[in-house]
Amino acid sequence: MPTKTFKKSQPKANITLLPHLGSGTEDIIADFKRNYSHRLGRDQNCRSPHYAYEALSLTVSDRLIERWKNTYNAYREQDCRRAYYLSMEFLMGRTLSNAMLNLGITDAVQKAMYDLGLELEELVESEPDAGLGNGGLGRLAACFIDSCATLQLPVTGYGLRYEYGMFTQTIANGEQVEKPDHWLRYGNIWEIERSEFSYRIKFGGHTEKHTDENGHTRVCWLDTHDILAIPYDTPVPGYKNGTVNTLRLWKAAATEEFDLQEFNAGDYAESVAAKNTAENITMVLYPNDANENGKALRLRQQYLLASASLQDVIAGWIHDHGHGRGHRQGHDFANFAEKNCFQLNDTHPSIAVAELMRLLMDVHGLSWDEAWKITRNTMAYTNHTLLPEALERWSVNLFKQLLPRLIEIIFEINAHFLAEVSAHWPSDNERLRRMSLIEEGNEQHVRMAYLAIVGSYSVNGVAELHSKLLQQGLFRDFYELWPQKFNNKTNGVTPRRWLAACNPELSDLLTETIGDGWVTDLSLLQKLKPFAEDKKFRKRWHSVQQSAKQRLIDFKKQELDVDLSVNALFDVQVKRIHEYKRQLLNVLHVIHLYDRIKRGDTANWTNRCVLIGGKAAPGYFMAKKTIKLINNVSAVINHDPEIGNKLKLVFLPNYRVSAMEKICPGADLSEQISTAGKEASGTGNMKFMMNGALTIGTLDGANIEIREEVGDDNFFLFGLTEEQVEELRHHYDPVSIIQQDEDLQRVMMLLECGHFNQFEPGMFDAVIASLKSPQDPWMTIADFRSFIDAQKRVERAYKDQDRWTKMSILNCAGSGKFSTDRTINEYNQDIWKLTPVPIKHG
Ligand code: 26Q
Repeated sequence: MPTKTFKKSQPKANITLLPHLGSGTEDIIADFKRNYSHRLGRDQNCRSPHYAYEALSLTVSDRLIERWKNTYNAYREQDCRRAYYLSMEFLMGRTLSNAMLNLGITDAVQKAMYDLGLELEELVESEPDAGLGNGGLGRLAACFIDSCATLQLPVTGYGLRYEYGMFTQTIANGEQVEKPDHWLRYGNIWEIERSEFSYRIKFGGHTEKHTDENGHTRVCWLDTHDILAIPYDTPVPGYKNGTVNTLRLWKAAATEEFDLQEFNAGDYAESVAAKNTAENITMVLYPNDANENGKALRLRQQYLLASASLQDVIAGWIHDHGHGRGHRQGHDFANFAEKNCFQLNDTHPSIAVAELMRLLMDVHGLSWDEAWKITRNTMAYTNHTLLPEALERWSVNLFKQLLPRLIEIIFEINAHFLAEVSAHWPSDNERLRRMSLIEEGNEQHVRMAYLAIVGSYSVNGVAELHSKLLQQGLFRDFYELWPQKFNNKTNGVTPRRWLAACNPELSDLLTETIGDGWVTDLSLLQKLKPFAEDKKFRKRWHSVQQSAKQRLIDFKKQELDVDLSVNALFDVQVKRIHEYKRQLLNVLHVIHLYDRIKRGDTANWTNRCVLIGGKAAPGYFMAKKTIKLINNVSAVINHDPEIGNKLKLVFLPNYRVSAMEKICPGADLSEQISTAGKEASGTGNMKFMMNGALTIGTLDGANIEIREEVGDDNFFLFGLTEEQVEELRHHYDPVSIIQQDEDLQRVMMLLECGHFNQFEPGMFDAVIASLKSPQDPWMTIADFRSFIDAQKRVERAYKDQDRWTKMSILNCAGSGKFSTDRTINEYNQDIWKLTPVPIKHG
C-alpha cells in the first residue's frame, strides 16, 4: 500500500506541473501514435481495433486530466459547499465519444483518425459499456453527474466498482440466457486507482461501552472482520467548460492482516480463500430492478458504499478544516452540515444515515444530539418506486450479525423518533406501529425508507404524480408530520448523450435552424415550433428521421434475420421487462394486428414494425415468460408470407445504453404503457421524445408532464387513470371484459389454443392465467380496448406523413423540460444550495 504523503523531510517533488496538451488534429495524431506504439507496444500489424480505441482513449483522457486537476484545486481553494451523490448504480455506458463531445474535439479527432486511415466509428464501437446499473435509476445517476459537471457544480458521485456489470443477455430458443459481463477484462483506461485514499470497513464482531477520559460514554465496535475499500476515480467532464468532476467507485480488497491471520493459522489455501470473501463484495451488480430481499452480500455492498464514502468526505473535511486542535474532539464539525450534503439514490445507500452517526460519535467523539443535528441536515433521499413490495426491508437479525453497532444506532434513532411521534399524536399506538423504523412480526425488519425519511432534510419523488402519490399513500404519515421535507424533482436525461451525441444529423439540423445554444439550454428547442409549419423544413426533418431508421436497421442487420423497411412505422418499447410496464399489452396488440391481417381486415393498412427489448431479472418468472412469448409470436409472424411487410415483431437482445443510442433516433412511436400509478417517472420516454418520436402512453409518471408540454394533439393517450385503476380493483372482472370484446376474444383464443407454442404445450399458461385473474394488479385486459383505439389513431396519423412530421417536430420542440440540466438546477435550488465554480480553461 503506498503511503499517504511523502516523508516530511523530503522537499516537495516538482512533479505536478502539467504541460498543456493541444487539441488540433496534429497534436492528436502525434499523441495517438506515441500511445499506440510506446504505451501499448502495438504496430501496424496489430489487427484488433481495440488497441486503436485504447490509444485514442489515452489521448483523450490525457486532455481531461489537466482540467480534472484544475477543478479539484478550485474546489479545495474556494472551500465551497459540496454535494455527494451516493448510488449503488452508475449506468455510464461508453465514455470515449462523450468525452470528445464535451471537450469539443470530435471533429479534430474524426479528421485525425481519417488521416491515419482509421474509422472513428469502429473505435468507438469497440468500447464496452460500463453497465454498472440495472436501468432507470442507474442511468439517471449517470445523466445527473453529466449535468452537474456542465452546470459547474461541485458534486462527486460515489458508487461501487463492480467487477461484473449488468449481465449480457442472449436468446436461445426464445428464452433469455444470462452471460456474465466481465467489462474490465481488457482493462479500463478511464479509471485511476487511488489506493492512498483507502479506508477500512468493519463487519461482524460486537460492541462494548466504556467511559472515556472526559467521563463520556463511548461505544467500541470490536473483534471485527475488516476489509479495505479502494477508490477508483473516473473523470466526469462538463460540456466545453473546463470542469471535470469525479466519479469515485469503491473496490473491496482484503486487508494485509487478513492474510496474516490465516497464514499464522498455517493454512495457506484457507488464507487465499478468505481473501476471496473480502474481494467478492464488489464482484457483481445485483441484476434486479426491484427488491430481492435479504441477501447478506447485498447488505455488505450497501454498507461498503456508505461507510467508505462518508469516511472519505470526513477525511477530506478534517484535512481541510482540522485546525481546531486543542479544542475538544468534535469541535471541528461545527460547520460540516453547512458545507456538505449527501443525496441518497433510493434507499440502497440509506445505511449512511446510521453510519454518519457512528462515525461522528464513536470515531470523532460528538454527542448524540450534535451528531443527529448534523446527520439530519446533510442527508437527502430520493424515492424511485411506488410499489410497496419493492421497499427495502432488512432483517434485524442479519443486521445484528453483520453490523451490530449500526443496528444499535438504528434502534436509538427509532426510540427518539417514536418519542417525537408520540408528542405529535399522543397515545396513537396504531400510528406508532405504522411509522416505526422496525416492522414487527415473526421476525423484526428495518424499514429502510423510513430510516431514510427520518434521517433526511429532504424527501423527493421523481415526477409530479409520483411525488403526489408518495405524500398521499406510501409515506402519508410522514408527510403529515413533516410536510416541508417533501418535494418533487421531475427526472430528465442529458441532452449531450441523448441528442447531441447519439443523433448527429438531427443535431446539425437543430443547430443550423436555431443555433447551438440548445445543447446547454434545452428550453431553446421551443424555437423550433414555428418551423413545424415550414414545408421545406418538414421535408428535411423527415429525411433525417428516415436515415436514422436506416442506421438502426443497418446496426441490427447482422444480428437479426428479418428485413425491415424504413417505410414501416417503427413502434418501440425498450426497458426492463416488468409486469407493471405491460410488455404483454404490447404483445396483445401485435397479436390483434396479426389476426386482422389473417382475416383480411387490411383496408388502409399501415405497415408496422414492433421492436421490443429489455432484460428480465434472472429470478423473475413472469418476465422471462414474457420474453419467450415475444420471441414465439415474432417467429410465427415474421415467417408468415401472408403477413409480409405489413407487420414485423422483433425482440432486440441485450438492450443497454449503447443500444439505446442507436434505437431512440430511429423510433417513430414510443410505447409508455405502464399501469397508471406504477411507473415512478420513466426516462426512456424522454429520450424518445427528444429525438422526435411520438408517445403512446397512459397517464403515468412523467408521461403526464410530457403530454402537458407537447399538448394533447401530439400525444396518443389511452387507459385508465390512477384513480380509476384503484376504483376498479374492487370489481375487476377480466373474463367478462374478454367476453364483451370480439377482437380481444380472438386474441385470447390464439394464445389459449397454443397457436404460438405448437410444440411447447402449456408454455404460456401462467401468462394467460395472470391476464384473466381478477387479482391481476396490472389490469392489462382493462386497458386493451382503449389501447387498440389509440393505436388506430396512431395509424391514421402516420398515414399522413406530413402531419406526423409536424407532430414529431413539436415533440422535439417541447422536450426542453426533460433535460437533467433543469432537474439538477432544481435539486440545487431546493436541496443542495451549491454555488457554481467557474474553472479557468484554455
Ligand atoms: C434492491 C435490493 C436488492 C437488489 C436490487 C435492488 C434494486 C436495484 C435497482 C431495486 C431497484 C432498482 C432500480 C429501480 C429503478 O430503476 N427505478 C426506476 O427509476 C427511474 C429513475 O427515477 C424511474 O424513471 C423509473 O420509473 C423507476 O422504475
